Amino acid sequence: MKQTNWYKDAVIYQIYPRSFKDSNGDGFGDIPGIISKLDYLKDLGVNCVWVSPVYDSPQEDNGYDISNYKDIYYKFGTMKDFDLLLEEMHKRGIRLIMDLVVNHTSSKHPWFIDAYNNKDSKYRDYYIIRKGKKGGKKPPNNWTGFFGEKAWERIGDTEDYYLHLFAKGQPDLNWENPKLREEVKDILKFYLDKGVDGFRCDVITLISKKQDFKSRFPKIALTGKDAYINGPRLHEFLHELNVDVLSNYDVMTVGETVLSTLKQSIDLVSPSRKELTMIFNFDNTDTDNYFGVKYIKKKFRLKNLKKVYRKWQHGLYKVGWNSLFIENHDQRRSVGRFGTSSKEEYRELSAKMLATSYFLMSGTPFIYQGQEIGMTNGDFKSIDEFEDVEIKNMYELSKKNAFLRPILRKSMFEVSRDNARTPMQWDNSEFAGFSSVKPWLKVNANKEYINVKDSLEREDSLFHYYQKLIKFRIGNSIIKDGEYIDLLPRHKRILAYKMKTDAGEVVVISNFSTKEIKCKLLTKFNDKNMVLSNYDKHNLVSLKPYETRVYECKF
Ligand code: ISL
Repeated sequence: MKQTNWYKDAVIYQIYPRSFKDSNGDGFGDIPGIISKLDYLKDLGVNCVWVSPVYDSPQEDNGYDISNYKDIYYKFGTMKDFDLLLEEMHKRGIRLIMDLVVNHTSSKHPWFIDAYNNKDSKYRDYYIIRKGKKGGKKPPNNWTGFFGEKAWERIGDTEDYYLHLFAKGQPDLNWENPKLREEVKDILKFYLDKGVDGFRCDVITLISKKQDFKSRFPKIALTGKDAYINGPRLHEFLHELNVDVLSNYDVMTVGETVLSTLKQSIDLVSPSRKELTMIFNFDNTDTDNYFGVKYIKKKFRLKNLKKVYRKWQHGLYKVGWNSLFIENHDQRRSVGRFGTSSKEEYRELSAKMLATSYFLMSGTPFIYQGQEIGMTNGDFKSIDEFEDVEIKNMYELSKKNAFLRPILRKSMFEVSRDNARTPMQWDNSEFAGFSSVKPWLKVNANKEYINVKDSLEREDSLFHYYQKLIKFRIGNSIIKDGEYIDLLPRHKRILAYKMKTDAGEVVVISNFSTKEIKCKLLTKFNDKNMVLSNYDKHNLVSLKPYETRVYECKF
C-alpha cells in the first residue's frame, strides 16, 4: 500500500476516555460522550485523535489491562458506539489512533485464566512463566517492575511464577512464541480493517526479554531493566508486524519507548527498517527529575530542555520522524512545570509560550485533553482521593520502606498520574459539565474559572491561541522539513530557534521567565514577519514576561 506520510501534517489530540465526557450519567466518560464533542475538536483544528484504551478490561490500570481486545468495556459503550465514533471522526476529516497494549494482557483475559489454572493449557506459553527458586518459595529472579513491586507473582501454591512488569493484574506476554505474535497481528487487522488510522503502541520496547532470566545487580529501581527493556529481538518483532500487517495500510504507529537511547530510537524509526513511524521518548519530561525517576525531583533548567531539543531534532533530522509533546495521561500537568507558572496572572500566558516552543519543531505535535485550556494538577489533599494503582502501590511501599519513605512522600502527590486524569472541565457547573453525577475522580475546584465554556467565549484564551498555532503548523513545510538551529544555546531564560529550509525560515523566540529580558536577537527580525505572539504590543529590544514570538520569512 502506498504510504502517504499524512502523519507529518497531523496534530494529534489525546483523549483519556474515562475523564473526557460522560453521556449517560454514571460519572464515567464514554464513547457517546466523545462523539458529542467531536465538533469541539474540529473547531480546535486537530486532524487526528489518539484514544487511550477503550477495550474490555477489569480496569485495574484504567484500561491498560485488557481482557478482550475485540470488545469494548461496557462503561465506555459498545462496539457499535466505537464504529460510529470512527465514522463520525472520518466524516469530519479527523483520523483515529487506537492504543495498542500488547506487552501484557489483563489477568482476567481468557488466555491467562486458562494458562494460570491449567499447566497443560495451550495458552501457558503465551505468558512468561518460570519455576521459582527453593521449591517455589522464592521468585525466579530479583527483577522489579514499574509500579514499585516485585515483577513475579506465584501461581497459586505451585512452584511457578508469572512475570508482570506492571501491576499483578497485568501479566507479560511471551513474544518468543510465534502463535502469540499471530494473535497480535490478528488484533491489528481487526481494527485496521474497520478503518482505524494507526496505533500508539504501549511500552513497546519491553516486548522482547533476554531469555536468561538471571538476577541483576545492583538492585536499584527497575532491577533487571537491561534484560527487559530494548531486548534482543525487539527490532525483529516490530519489523515482522510492520511487514506482515502495517505496511498493507496507510497508517502510522507511535511507540512508547522507555529509557531508549538516540541510537536505539533511530533504529526504531528509520523508514527503511520498517518498524515504527515515530516514538515518544521521555527526555523532555525527565528534565525535572534525576535518573529518569519522577519521584526524585530536580529543579527545571531551560538549558537542559534545550539540550533535549537539540539532541532529538538533530538526531532524527532526515533520518526519522519526531513526536512532540508536553503532557499525557501519565504525566502531571505542564502548567507550573517546564518553567511555566500556575499563578493565575501568568497561567495562560506562560502556557501559550510553552505551547509555541514545543509545537513548531519538526515532528508531529500531540495535545493532551485539557492542555488546550490550561488545566492544572488536581487539588488532591489526601491519599484517599487518588484512584491510580501506581500511587497506591507507591504509598504502600512508602509505608514499608523507611529509606524511600521521605523521598516518595515528598513528591508523590505532585507527580501522581491522577493529576492529568481529573475530569475534563467543560463549564463551571457542579461536575464541570463532565457529568451529571459525582465523577469517578475528584473534579478540580478551579473549574470555576478554568473551563471550555469560558475559553470559547474569550477571544484571547489559550484555546484560541492553540487554534492559531495548529492552523500555522499544519501543512507548513518549513517546520516539517526544516533543520533545527538553536540560536541561543547558552541563554538561561530565552529559548530561540530557527527551522530552516531552502524555501524559508520560521523563528521562535520565547522568554521562560517572569522578568522582562533584553534580547539583541530581536533586532534582526522585522515585525511585519511576525505571525504569532502571546502579546499584542512588542518591544524592539526586549521580551516581556513569558513573551513568545514567531517570525516567518519565505525566500
Ligand atoms: O507512568 C509512568 C511513571 O509514572 C511510567 O513509568 C509508565 O508506567 C510507563 O511510561 C508506561 O506507561 C504505559 O504503560 C503502562 C500504563 O500504566 C500507562 O498508563 C501507559 O501509558 C502499563 O500499560
